[in-house]
Amino acid sequence: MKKSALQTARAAYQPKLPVALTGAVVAVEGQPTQSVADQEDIKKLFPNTYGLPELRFEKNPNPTVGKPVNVGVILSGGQAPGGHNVISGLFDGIKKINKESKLYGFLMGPGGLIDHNYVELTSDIIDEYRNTGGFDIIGSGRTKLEKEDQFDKGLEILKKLGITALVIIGGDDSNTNAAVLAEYYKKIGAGVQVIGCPKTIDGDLKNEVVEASFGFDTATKVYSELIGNIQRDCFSAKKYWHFIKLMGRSASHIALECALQTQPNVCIISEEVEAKNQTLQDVVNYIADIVAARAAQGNNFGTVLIPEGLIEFIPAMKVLIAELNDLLAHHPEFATKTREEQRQFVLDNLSKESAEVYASLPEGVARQLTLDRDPHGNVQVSLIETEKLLSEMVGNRLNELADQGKYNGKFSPLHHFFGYEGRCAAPSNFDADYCYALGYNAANLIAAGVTGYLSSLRNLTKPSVQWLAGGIPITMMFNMERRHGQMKPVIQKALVRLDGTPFQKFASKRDKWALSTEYVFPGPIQYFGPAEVCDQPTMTLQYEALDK
Ligand code: FBP
Repeated sequence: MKKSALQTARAAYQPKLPVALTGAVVAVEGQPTQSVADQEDIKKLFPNTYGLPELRFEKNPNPTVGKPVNVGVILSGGQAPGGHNVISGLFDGIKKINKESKLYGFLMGPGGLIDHNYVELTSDIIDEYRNTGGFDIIGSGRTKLEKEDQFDKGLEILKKLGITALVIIGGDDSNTNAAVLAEYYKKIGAGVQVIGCPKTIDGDLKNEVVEASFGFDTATKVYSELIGNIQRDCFSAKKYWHFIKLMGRSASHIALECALQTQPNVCIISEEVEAKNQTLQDVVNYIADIVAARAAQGNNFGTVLIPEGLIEFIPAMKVLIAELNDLLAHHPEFATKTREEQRQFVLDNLSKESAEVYASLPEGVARQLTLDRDPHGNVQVSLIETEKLLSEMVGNRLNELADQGKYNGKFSPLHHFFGYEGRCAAPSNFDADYCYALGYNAANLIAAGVTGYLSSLRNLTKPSVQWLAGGIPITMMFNMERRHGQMKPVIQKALVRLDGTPFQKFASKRDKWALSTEYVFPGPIQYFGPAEVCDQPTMTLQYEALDK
């Protein structure tokens, strides 16, 4: 494949490993761990992998040559910048332990393990992908690896290839399943270790022991560049309101980080909407009031950031969606009805409150809510055009304000959705270093003989050479949650904390940003140049470090 000039230059970038990982390491055990909640239940479900100690790697003054190891790797879920560096770090790490070690990549996600589709990753292949974005080296997929017959099927190919360790690169669900797999293989004496790596642009796999998931840094920098560009355009032309939806299927970390970087006029945070029990109309009124106040100053332009998951955080919408899921699951004949019949059917069968909410929605959006269920029968919220829904409702509200003599402006909205633009970007220096170190560190966890651990690097606001490397027992992050009607052990998803410094900083500034235009233009990610331009971690990470 033809390479761009940046790709060629970037291929030579040497990720900066933490000092502890630059030579042979020794694993130092911490205290035994406990899950964050529901300890008794989780201990019972994970008798072989519960309560293990945290590990920290330190330089080994008496290095020995390790045994060769065959390792499998899987990319799971949505793409995130840096995945290729996790794999190249893992490759270099196992070769460092013993140069006869081999790495196999399972193709197109966990499905590759179950269906026995794989490729051996040689140095020629790895070298093509160092410091590049994307997951295309082996592809990714969303097949859930959660049933014992899948585990057994996977074990057949692992045995055939002599693989004794599997690295799963994924988000909260994939790492939850990695822990279940680790427990199962341990229980049956399969002789296969399972190690996880924290991935997701959404930034919602983090907690007391995991500071950040990889990909969030690069993705938010790409979106912030685009938002900054739009802000400069709208500040120049002074005639459009830009409604910008940002990925993040659940938590609003991406929207919040982009707001901190770019200082838009409005940014909605789903977690706050839920905490304040706001209705969709409350959110609309909030935006419309800012549009009207700016218009009164002669400013008929602005930017509004909207997190992708907003709809599901609005309590009344949540109830409506749950009722719709239920209704459609029990009425397969719904699909055969005409549009008018479908609308009437929904209105006739919802509770009174939900029917009112449904009726108040613009027709197109109401219809979207009854389409495109995922395999679990849920609405795919990312397909709902929340940015259009809000701008349409804001337009209606402004008409009302105009009738009351409270608004005399011009409202011309434009719409954007930023998600895929950032998921495969060339990793920032932070993500390039972080991912390479996560993979390299996973090799050390394999050499340490452990299973059910997440590769961990901490101290991430410091230069990468100062990061602390180790391993976290995945069960330590577990609690019990109801999923599809059943209580299950899962890694707690990290939502935006309203008492955390990132949100507090934003909340203390947003009224000012709403009225006096104070846009910041971050510009594109820089890969070469001074550290203050190239190596800055996200503002979320920097502010969260203050909370520790
Ligand atoms: P992961 O949780 O798997 O990392 O994926 C995150 C994400 O990028 C969300 O922000 C988005 O809602 C979703 O993936 C879209 O996924 P897909 O492209 O598979 O529809």
